[in-house]
Amino acid sequence: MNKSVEPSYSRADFGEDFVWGVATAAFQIEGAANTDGRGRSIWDTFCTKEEAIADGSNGDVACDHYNRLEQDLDHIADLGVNAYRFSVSWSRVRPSGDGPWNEKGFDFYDRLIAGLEQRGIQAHLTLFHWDLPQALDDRGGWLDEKVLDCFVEYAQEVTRRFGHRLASICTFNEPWVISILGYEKGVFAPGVQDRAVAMQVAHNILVAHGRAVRAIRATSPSLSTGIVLNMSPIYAASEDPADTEKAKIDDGLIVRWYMDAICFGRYPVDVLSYLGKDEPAVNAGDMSVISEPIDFIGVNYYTRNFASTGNPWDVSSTGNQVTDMGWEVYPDGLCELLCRLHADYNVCKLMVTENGAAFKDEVIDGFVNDLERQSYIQNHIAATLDARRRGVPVDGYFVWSLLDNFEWASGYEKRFGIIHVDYETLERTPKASSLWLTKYLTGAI
Ligand code: GCO
Repeated sequence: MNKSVEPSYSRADFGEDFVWGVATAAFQIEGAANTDGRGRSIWDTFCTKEEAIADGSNGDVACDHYNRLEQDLDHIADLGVNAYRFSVSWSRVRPSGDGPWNEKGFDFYDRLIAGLEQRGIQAHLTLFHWDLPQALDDRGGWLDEKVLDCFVEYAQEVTRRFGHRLASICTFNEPWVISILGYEKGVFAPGVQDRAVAMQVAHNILVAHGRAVRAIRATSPSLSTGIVLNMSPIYAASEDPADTEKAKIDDGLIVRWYMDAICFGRYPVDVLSYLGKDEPAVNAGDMSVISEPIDFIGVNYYTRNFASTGNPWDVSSTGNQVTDMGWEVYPDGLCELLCRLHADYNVCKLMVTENGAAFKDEVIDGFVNDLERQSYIQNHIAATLDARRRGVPVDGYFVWSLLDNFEWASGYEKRFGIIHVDYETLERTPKASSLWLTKYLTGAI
């Protein structure tokens, strides 16, 4: 599996307009937590909680991307990609979430976008990659209607300033992760453990999404606007009917909850009845706001999942390779997922907005020969091509991630980058996977 065989496709097989990119998120790379007036976010707070982060770390310095912007832009350009997906830190541009705008914060994103323009790279901006301003959480966070108003204002202001310079804008990254990991399981910020709250947050975020889409449209009508969802095919762990039923509900909670709401303006009936008293309150008109037409859905795919009502699913049982996150390497799942989204929802445009893998990298003589990550990426690009050949309108593929970075509750222990970061010196060194990507994208192979 980890041998490096050159794939049997080339960049040309995807056509000229295909979007090839790398992705990052603000909190995971920027650092400069107390620089130029940035406000605190729920992730700054969460990192101070005992045992919340595996290595006890935080995002104060991260990759210091804020201070190394030009160098990182050069690295992006060297990859040969034509697109970069990044997120804006809400509390950097509006420290308390609803007070005055912070011009120094906006200056940073202005320089970032200008640097991409100079290098001929499209800018794909995500408004919310989990770092809610702490001041808004103090007021009730996503449960407070006024926080939704603040999000819409934020979406509008970012669009007003940058909309004409972006290739796309996305409202939320992974509402399932925000709500379920943050408010039901409590393993991500803000660390709440309450399913009813989580489902209300999931609903309110979708309402905020729909309202933001309308605000973006009003401000920059031709800007390609979408949302990014994390999705996986879910299989039953056994033939036991209880497992089959669980697989259906898990699929409902991860895929159909969001896709049905966004594409059809309704929640899946089986999931609502499964939730029972934890079903969210839905106001009249909410579902039509949520299903406001959008231009694309971004798909973040890492692995498939198995549903089991008995012992927890043993990931090694398939015999497939497993990443450092404990996730099975299963490229066919990406093609399966894309085909299913096309068949069930007929989305006009899909993009793979994140795909990549953490492995235990070894630095030998200053170099990381990460052939496992390289073949992971190669095989998932092949799966994307497979889906395209089956008629699925998937028009982009972004590697997660440009740099090793702050992997949320795993701290700096898990490395997803195609560029190695030495956290002592903050030196960046391209890994074998990134050198392969460059050769591939420049047509050298
Ligand atoms: C995601 C996250 C990333 C993670 C990646 C690996 O959108 O899921 O955006 O921030 O780092 O998924 O876990």
